Amino acid sequence: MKVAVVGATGLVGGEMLKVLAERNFPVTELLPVASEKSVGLPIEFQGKTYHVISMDDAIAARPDVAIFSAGGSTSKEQAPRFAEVGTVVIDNSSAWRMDPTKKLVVPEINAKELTADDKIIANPNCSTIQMVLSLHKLHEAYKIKRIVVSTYQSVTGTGKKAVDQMLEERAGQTASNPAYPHRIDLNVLPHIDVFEDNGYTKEEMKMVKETKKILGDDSIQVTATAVRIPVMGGHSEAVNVEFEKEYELADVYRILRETEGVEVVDDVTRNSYPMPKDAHGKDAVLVGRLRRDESQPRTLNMWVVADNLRKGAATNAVQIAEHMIQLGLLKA
Ligand code: 2RA
Repeated sequence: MKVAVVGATGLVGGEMLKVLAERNFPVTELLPVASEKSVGLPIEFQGKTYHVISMDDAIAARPDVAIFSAGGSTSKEQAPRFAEVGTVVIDNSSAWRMDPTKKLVVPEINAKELTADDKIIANPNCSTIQMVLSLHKLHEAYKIKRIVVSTYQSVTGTGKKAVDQMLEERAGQTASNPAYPHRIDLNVLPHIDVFEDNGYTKEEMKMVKETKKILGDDSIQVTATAVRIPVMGGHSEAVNVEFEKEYELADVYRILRETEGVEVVDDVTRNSYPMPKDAHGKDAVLVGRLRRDESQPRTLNMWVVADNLRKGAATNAVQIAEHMIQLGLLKA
């Protein structure tokens, strides 16, 4: 299969290449695409050296699938051009997520909805993916009424510039090209993406809107506070979820242990709970600190951690492509 990776030189793009190789995705030809200034740069993949090509050259090569992680405006402009030449596009930006004509897919939840008409498929936001993956089976069992979520997000979610900022600050230097309006090392920013008119950030509103779309239930109420912390390796989330129906904690454990893609890490007698350092490099969404919210009925507290570059981005995108193959919707 001819596979284009658009945004191949970025953090998510690099992880895409790693995940494609690890999962033995049937790549016969790789087309790494990046901005004009990167054209010609070497990219190693499965023991071969490829060179970054331009968007136009990639479209002319008519790839079977293009996995995009190049930002919203690039996706808006370029994804339809790939789709026009018959390429299936899996897009990791926010460009198409809330478009009612596009599917927003977490494969374990809704890959079954994909059809041959889906030429541009949206990959959800990282912080949404890990939350909904940990909740969808509980929603089936108890019906979610309301979610209150606070995130603790890794700097890798912003990209290389933010990682460099944090490492320079950690080394006692002033960041040469800061990604954030404030220092991030030894600090916490209640600010991810831009502020909207309602006072929430775009990241917070993504969690509200995407959750309803992926779970196919507009009645679910979500309120979010998204926070950047000086960490690499994964995003963490404190999730407070109120159900319509009463639950038994033992059943919640059982359901989560049976949820594909979720790993329960929860033994406080051994100080065992999910942490970004343990999620790093893994595809599983780690869930722990399960406990009843004693302040109101039918409400659960949980702590959810995942590698935002993997299940939150690259792995989820590659899994979508794998499902397209299994469903016969993607053929070489
Ligand atoms: C972040 N959610 O962590 C973003 C990345 N898509 O900033």
